[in-house]
Amino acid sequence: MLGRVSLLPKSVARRSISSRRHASTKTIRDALEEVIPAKQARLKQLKTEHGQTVIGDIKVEHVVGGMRGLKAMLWESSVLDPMEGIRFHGLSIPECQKVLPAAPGGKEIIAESMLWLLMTSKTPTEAETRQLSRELAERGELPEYVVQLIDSLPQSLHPMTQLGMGVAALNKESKFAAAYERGIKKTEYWTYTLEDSMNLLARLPALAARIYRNVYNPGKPIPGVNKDLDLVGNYVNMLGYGSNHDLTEYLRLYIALHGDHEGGNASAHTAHLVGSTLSDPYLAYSAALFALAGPLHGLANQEVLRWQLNMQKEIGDNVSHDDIKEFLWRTLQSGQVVPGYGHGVLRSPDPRFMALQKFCETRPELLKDPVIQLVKKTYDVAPGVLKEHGKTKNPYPNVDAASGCVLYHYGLTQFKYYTVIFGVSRALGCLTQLVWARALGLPIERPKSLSMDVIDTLVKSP
Ligand code: CMX
Repeated sequence: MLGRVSLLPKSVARRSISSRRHASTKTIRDALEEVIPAKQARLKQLKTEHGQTVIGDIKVEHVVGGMRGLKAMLWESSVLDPMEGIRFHGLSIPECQKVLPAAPGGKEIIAESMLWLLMTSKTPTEAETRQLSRELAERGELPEYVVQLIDSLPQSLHPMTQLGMGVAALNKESKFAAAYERGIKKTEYWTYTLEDSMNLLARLPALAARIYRNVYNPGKPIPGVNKDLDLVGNYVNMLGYGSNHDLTEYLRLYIALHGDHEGGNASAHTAHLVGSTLSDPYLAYSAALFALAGPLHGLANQEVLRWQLNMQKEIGDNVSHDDIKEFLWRTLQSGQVVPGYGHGVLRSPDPRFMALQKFCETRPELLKDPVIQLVKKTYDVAPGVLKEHGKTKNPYPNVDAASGCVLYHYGLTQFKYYTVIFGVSRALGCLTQLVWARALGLPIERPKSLSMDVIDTLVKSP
């Protein structure tokens, strides 16, 4: 069985989160305070003892090839192995699914338990997870000026543009920016960054749901934040699908799994770079969202569904493996990429893709869905075609190959919106990094760029 069964007996799980709060339960801030000094000491030691130790070469192909594989960034919360996929503080996805608490009445891991793990490197208890859900829900309402801003935007403006604008506008509320202006010590930066990060995370569901309502269901009432629900439970409720338990569980899993993918990917790196200037978390994360909005990165999940639906429209429901091969070749020969395949680091099928496939395998109604069947059949043949094509270093699916089709099945069919869901998720990792960058006192990023003349000179006399 996929996922983790709630440790609570059903009768207890049904009780509200608030009724199970304990004054003694540790908050995420308490947990961070406990682990920060040891990490600070470790970094200090690393700099002192190994500051000049060489751990890699820089080749011209790094400079002109998007820095692929260049080891040049500290990112603690997760590490991506090309063959094995992502590990969050050393835990693989199946291990996370065994140890991280689910929502009351649910089985899948949730954003809160993943956030706790990313931030603190520890597995939260059930009580700590519930308290974090409560804390986020209490912070979850949008300020009125942001509601007005979002409501004033044209319906035709891409949902990702709206999300980025809404997140940037929230910076009026920034505790970090206000404290910095007042004058604070460097050692205090992380506490205000954490405060902003929690507020931003908490408000993302209401912001993202309002964008969905305005673009696709104008005028429909949106429920308020329910203090007894987890972050994604609230999000799905505000999107208008709260009664769909399976969709809620799917989005819990998807948002938790997609929350962090080490630091070099475009959105994570953007958040870190912008944050390194001491921009507040709202500005840093809004910049990350605009990186996420590119079709080679986060927009791929919208592109996958568009591409699969075009395939279905062209070939019909009764699709054979040979039909798919032919369609794949036509895509490649027209000079387009096959969305959902390939990766900058991974060299094997993405374990996040596999986890989402497993979710489908436990639900017969999903297995019968023609679009989900098409995704599975495409996976059967696409790696072979891409290998034969011979360009991509990784012919296997990434997470985006599977994510959209399940949403489509459950009635969330507006695929231009899918990257917004990714945007709600990726905040987990990006904001964790911002807090740690401040706790560890990481400096402003400033790599050295080179002109071709300089490269010519260097290659002649390295
Ligand atoms: N279909 C066709 N060609 C592909 C390909 C694909 N899925 N993936 C890579 N290639 C091509 C590249 O365009 C490149 O071609 P050129 O030499 O003509 O420029 C060549 O193969 C080598 O690329 P690579 O080193 O294997 O891949 P990169 O690290 O440069 O790019 C990625 C990685 C993800 C942008 C690329 O695989 C791609 O465009 N995939 C499709 C879009 C996608 O699914 N993106 C989502 C990624 C996950 C995420 O970030 O969320």
